[in-house]
Amino acid sequence: MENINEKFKQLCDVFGIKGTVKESSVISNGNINTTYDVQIEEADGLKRYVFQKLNIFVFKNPKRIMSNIEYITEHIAEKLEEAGESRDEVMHFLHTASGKNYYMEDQGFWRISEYVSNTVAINASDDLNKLREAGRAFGRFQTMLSDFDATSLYETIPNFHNTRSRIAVFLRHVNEDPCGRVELVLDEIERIKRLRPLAIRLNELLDSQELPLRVTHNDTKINNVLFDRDTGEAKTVIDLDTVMPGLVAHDFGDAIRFAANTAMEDEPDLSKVSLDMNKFRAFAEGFIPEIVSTLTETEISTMALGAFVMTVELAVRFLDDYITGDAYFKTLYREHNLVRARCQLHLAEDMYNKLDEMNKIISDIAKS
Ligand code: GN1
Ligand code: MG
Repeated sequence: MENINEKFKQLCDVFGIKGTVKESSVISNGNINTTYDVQIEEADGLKRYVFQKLNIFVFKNPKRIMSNIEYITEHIAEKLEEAGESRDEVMHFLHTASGKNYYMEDQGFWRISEYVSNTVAINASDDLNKLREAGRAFGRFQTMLSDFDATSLYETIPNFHNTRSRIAVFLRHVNEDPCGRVELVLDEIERIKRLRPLAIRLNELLDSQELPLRVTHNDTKINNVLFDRDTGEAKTVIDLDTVMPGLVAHDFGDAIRFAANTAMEDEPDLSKVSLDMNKFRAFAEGFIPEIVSTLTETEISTMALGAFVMTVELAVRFLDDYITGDAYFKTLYREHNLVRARCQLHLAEDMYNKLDEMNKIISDIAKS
């Protein structure tokens, strides 16, 4: 086990930070990377940074990710500058003396970003304004990248939101049953098979070119938005590792899956889990007006479906991780991935019953 303070010191040297580490703590709301909030006493006062160690089991080509991030953040920063707006809206990563925005060594792959001052990340909120703000931020993020050349982006995780392929891989693992856990989840497997025809609908619309690919964020959990502590406004979209070509329905849908659930994504008591229509509406009211002018009719008509699809997809991903030995997502206890999968499956079934209601809300907002 490496000494973390020694590591921080070394990273400060590499990234040209001159000062001493005063305080550090782990930021624990990500399921993949390991993130630290680090405060450093510098000549001109205390400064705060985010130090992050990338999970290179999940991200096989971290250098390419950091080059994606360099392009994306530069693109947005230029736009903000032209419009005379605050640069805080986009993340800023530090560079080493040799101009790299990462540091790679045997034990890991590190990057440092400036802590966006006076902001806070939240995992859930009952405040509908927060939902609206999050929607606005993710919608605006996508609009900012609407003229970005998607072909210059590396696909950081191939087939990331390819629901059909996710289900196929899962069913292959069900056949292989590498950990002997399949007999424990037979009911869940049947329910996933039942949902499959509608869950692969976005794949079909992509195949027939009825839906366009855009540059999307692909991980639109509400904790990937930083809110201003004083005004409550959404300030910065973070977690840019999976920015790559995708569907609007993925970004809208994943956000709903997480933020409009009446419970957390790993709630074990399923009686607490359902889609909160007020939260759904609030997020949509923030998101849709930001991008509606660029969307096709088909894109608008598949956004609610996106929420259902993303929720099935996450049920499949969590259950897949469970039956293959919990190698991908961080887990806090033995059955954590199973609990997550059951929660997502329950939510997906609730969404299935609410599709008409969701679609009505979206088309009303899009028209207004
Ligand atoms: C992971 O690390 P975090 O929480 O930002 C995952 C997302 C999942 C999410 C589920 C690269 O995101 O796709 O939706 O967990 N990120 C990756 O909580 O797989
Ligand atoms: Mg995250």
